Amino acid sequence: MINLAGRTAVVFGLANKRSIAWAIAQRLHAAGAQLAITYQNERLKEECIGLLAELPEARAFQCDVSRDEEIAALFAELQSAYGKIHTLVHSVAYAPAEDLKGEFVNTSREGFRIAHDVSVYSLVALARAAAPLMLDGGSIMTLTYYGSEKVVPKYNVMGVAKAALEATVRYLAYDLGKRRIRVNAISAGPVKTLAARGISGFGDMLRSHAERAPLGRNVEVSEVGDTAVYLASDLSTGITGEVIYVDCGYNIMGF
Ligand code: 0WE
Repeated sequence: MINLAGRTAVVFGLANKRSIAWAIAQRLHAAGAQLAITYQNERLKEECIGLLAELPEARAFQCDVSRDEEIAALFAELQSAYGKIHTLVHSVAYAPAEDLKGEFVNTSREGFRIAHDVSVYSLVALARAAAPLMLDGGSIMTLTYYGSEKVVPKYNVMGVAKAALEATVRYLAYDLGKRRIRVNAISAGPVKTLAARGISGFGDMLRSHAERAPLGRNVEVSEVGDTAVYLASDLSTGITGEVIYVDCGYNIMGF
């Protein structure tokens, strides 16, 4: 069992109990890490505080990652609360709903901008703000999806944003390597979260994914959480700039 006692982790992207961010927070907590969880706004605050009751000692902070002033305020608070941090989890993505249906060719300029700002630039902004607090080195991780490299119908602008996110991971890994900060992405197979709800045909997609994956099933969020614990730990100190697949092997198949 990996021991993260004495480490502080900050988790972004918690919306509800089905969030991948929540599974990661639970696993990091179980491994002994001290947790700071962020929520986007007042509307999500209650949900976050409610869940936190399950994680003794964890604290909640507000931060809308599309606002520079909220990022600055959050990291000032983290500095005074913890002094330093070790792990940052970015589990944030958003594209306007109308851009996740129909044809990619119809993506609006605004939809493209929003998807990239919220889902990609936020990682750059958070990494820059976190680096000065990662005094012992650190581990930054984000969540990506296979639609970044192969076409998944209707994933559309999110696929393009995830491709940019994976390239962002490599450039950040290069810059921050000299400060012993590692940056990686976890490519999770499809999971039924709030972000996936309302996507028509998602059920069929889950079925066909399970059928084709070498392990013959879909991934559990707890398995994504366990990979996050590994990336946060000293078992992965040689890994940076990488995309790690937690998809029951789906991505290796050609037919
Ligand atoms: O990255 C994602 C989903 C991210 C997402 C989801 C939504 C739904 C609600 C981003 N923005 C929004 N905006 C909303 O208004 N996934 C990997 C899950 C996902 O989403 C899909 C998928 C898969 C898989 C959308 C179409 C096709 C496949």
